[in-house]
Amino acid sequence: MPALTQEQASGHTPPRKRVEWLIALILLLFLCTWAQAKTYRIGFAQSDTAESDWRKANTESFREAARELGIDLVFKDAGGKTDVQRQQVREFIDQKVDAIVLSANEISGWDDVLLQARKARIPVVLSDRTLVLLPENKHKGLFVTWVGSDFRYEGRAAGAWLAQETAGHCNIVEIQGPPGAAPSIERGKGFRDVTSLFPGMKVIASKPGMWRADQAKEVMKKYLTDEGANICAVFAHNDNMAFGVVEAIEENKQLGLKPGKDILIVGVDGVKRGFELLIEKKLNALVECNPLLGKIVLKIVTEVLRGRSFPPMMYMQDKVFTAHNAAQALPSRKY
Ligand code: GYE
Repeated sequence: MPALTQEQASGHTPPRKRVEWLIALILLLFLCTWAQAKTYRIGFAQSDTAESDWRKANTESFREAARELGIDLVFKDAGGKTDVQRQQVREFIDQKVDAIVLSANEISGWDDVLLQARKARIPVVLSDRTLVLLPENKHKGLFVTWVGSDFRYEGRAAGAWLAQETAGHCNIVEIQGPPGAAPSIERGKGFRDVTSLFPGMKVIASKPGMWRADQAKEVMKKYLTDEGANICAVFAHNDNMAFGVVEAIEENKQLGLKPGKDILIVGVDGVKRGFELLIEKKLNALVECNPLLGKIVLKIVTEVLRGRSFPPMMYMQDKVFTAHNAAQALPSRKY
């Protein structure tokens, strides 16, 4: 053990030493407050705010959280065009933002852009939409983490509710989201994970409705013409499309079928209008998918920029709502 210096033995600290320590302390305090006070500039690449009530609530949750957290949010909306979105992410890289949040319009084709972001040392956090990388890029840390809902679980929950409600006997028509979008792919798989267990449950038709009520309404009008009363249920990949289905059934006076009664309807999202239609018994079940990701994602991004690491996938908790629990839950719904 080295011998103590005279100062140490005496416990006396010479003034010069004290000044050095004071300067070091002040510097440390300054760095901490500077780090705390630093306004991060974060690029948010949104897929298409106009596509659904869910997406509108999602975009708003980011704007609100950025205001609250003092973040300079650079918001770009791809309007549902994936090549535009990739270009927007490249622009964020050129602008040297501190970090990028990506809600990918489509699941694949992101390797080059994310490799570019990594080369520029700009961390990327995925919000809501998962994506698939090429095998050689899977373990290169091209994104720090993903935060969102388990889309496959949502499909399974919809299938399970319908299997129970129909005792496993039902001719189903499906209205998907856009074919390349993660929720469409995974909800469709999850739904079939369950229906494939019941020989009496058949998906007799399946077409995309692009997340929109008007497009889903046209698809449903055609289904009603082709299949009419042979349809037992509709699985709509989001609420807005379920709203279009209700309109199409109500407007087909010739068949005179009642939505939610003669034809069961299951949706995903759990937006306010969906709850109102559950209470009116025009919709039968909604699998929640929470869009309010802004605050949790932006907080994670700021912590990443301060050097913290996170698990690769972080799931939001979602529930199933029916006419039984919708009225009670509606007053507290934020979207
Ligand atoms: O279900 C749909 C939206 O990615 C979970 O995208 C989201 C989906 C949501 O437009 O309404």
